[in-house]
Amino acid sequence: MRIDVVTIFPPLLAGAFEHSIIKRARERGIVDIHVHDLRDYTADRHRTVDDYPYGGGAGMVMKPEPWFRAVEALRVAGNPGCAILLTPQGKRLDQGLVQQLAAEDRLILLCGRYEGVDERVREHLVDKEVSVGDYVLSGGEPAAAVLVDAVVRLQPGALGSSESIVEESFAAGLLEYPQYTRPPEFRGWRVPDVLLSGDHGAIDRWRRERQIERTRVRRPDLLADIDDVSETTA
Ligand code: 9D3
Repeated sequence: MRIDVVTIFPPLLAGAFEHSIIKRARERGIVDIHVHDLRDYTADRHRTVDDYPYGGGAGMVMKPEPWFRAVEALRVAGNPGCAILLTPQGKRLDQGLVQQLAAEDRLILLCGRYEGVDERVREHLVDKEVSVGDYVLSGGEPAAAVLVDAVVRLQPGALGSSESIVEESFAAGLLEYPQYTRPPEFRGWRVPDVLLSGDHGAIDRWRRERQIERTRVRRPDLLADIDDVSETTA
């Protein structure tokens, strides 16, 4: 998969893709990531990317021309790619959308800034608009970093065998069970006896129960989508 990110702050993203799983996936050739400066696609001497809003109002709006020049330059023949605008108005990112995007051959991510982006970019350039949640960021860059991380780890071969197991419970819509490591007692707080028992059937049941209980208390919205939980709890 190839991912291009267009931003007016490339340094905000550069480091985000140089560590851990994303770094390894790039080294293995599983994903090819490029960060581009939107100002490189301006045509004026001042490399202008924003302007005053028609109709007045506070703040600046990102001009359409640099976005069209950038995306059209990146969309090389035969492989248009899915252009995604990161915006608070977009569809909220969840694991289902991540899976959909992970199946694309090519993503072009547009990071907005200022008070917004000229509407013609949404209407005539981008294929999708994505938000990462209901809180206010200063721009699309942290959102792009989140999207890239979630998508890259789903690429075949990106994870080691021990890492991939962790994906299952979230994909199944449950939160994780509590985890412990040594020592068996720390400041008087003991690891639950069942985990030290060696009874793997009992351990599996205990973990499943904790997952369901924790999901019910913290994220009841997740349970609504699951069928097989009622069987386990019945
Ligand atoms: C406070 C300004 N808001 C009212 C006029 C609009 C607004 C514009 C631009 C709010 C935030 C931003 C910058 N955020 C993003 O570009 C963004 C974002 C986010 O803020 N939250 C969650 N996901 C995303 S994706 C891009």
